[in-house]
Amino acid sequence: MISEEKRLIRALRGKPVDRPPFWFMRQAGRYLPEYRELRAKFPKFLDFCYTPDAAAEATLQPIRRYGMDAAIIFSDILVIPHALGMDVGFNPGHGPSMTPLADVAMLDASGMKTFLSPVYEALRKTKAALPEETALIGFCGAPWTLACYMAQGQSSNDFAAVKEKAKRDPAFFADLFSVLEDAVAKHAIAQVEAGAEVIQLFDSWAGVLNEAEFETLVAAPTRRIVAAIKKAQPQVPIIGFPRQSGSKILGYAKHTGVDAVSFDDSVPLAWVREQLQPVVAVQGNLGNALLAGERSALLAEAAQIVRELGDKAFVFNLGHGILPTTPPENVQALCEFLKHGQ
Ligand code: 1CP
Repeated sequence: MISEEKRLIRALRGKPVDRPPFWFMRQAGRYLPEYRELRAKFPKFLDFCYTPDAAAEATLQPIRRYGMDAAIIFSDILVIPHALGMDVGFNPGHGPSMTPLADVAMLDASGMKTFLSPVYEALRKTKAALPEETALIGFCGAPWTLACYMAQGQSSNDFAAVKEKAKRDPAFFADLFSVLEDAVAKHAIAQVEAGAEVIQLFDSWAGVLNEAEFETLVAAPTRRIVAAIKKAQPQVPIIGFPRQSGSKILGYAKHTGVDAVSFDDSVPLAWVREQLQPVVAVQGNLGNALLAGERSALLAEAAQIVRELGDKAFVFNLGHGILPTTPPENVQALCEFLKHGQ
């Protein structure tokens, strides 16, 4: 059941709210001492994600401290390649690593839902423990961003080699995207069945693509995934986040079927208000470095964002995830401002 009364759901549907809802990407994480304590119990990051009690606890930690309007399930976008049979690991300080995918036929989707059942169990546990007014968000990586890590085997500044491979071997990418679109839709639907009330699709590397590539590798796959999710779960609001995509986010908002877009500093606030917000609900975009910095500057910027966008369909968030160096007191000050200060 999706509660129509929760602030986040109302804002995503463009309904009036008493104040803009807020949550923060990576609101669970290393900036919190209680997260670091829990994290220390698991040498392998993915074991942490697949332990339902621990994942639920990490999801709830920021809610207990700060009372955001939404919790996002503690998991990772790379659980999909892992569930498809890739050897995903995380090296502290270096991010994800896996053997680059040589042959799409090596992927096996048959056991995916069983493999990911701890994620669904974590959602059920979190839902049972959340305050009544707090919405629960499930998420997936979008195919392009997943394909970047799968083809490269690790992170990169620009994924130039993957873009090159997409040009050189379109058949590989067509096969890979077909598997990923299906897997992403299935994982999103299963998260809704387990209690997620909103789905966010992270396309973190959308910004490295030109207009034509963006259409083929970001917008079109997202459109098909949104249609598949909505076919199974017509009521679930979907937030798309094609990170650093500048004005290309407008076509994405118009043509993919998402209910909302998350945006960052690659677009000006006035443009978001004039062009984007009339089309979909918008979510963003305080800089994560500002949140880690001086208090009065971050509160001034937060006030400016709310002034520009707060009277229409809007969810306050960051432009990208909370940095590990962020003082928890800054997050506290921001939450107090967003709840009481406007
Ligand atoms: O040791 C640790 O604590 C690992 C750090 C960490 C965390 C806390 C990773 C490794 N993933 C996560 C959790 C996570 N990842 C969440 C949890 C919920 C929350 O936001 O509180 C979410 C939503 C993600 C999504 C995610 N993972 C994205 C999309 C968002 C983004 O940051 O652009 C991406 C690209 C990943 C891959 C990934 N996982 C972890 C790292 C360090 C990375 C990024 C690697 C890179 O920079 O390329």
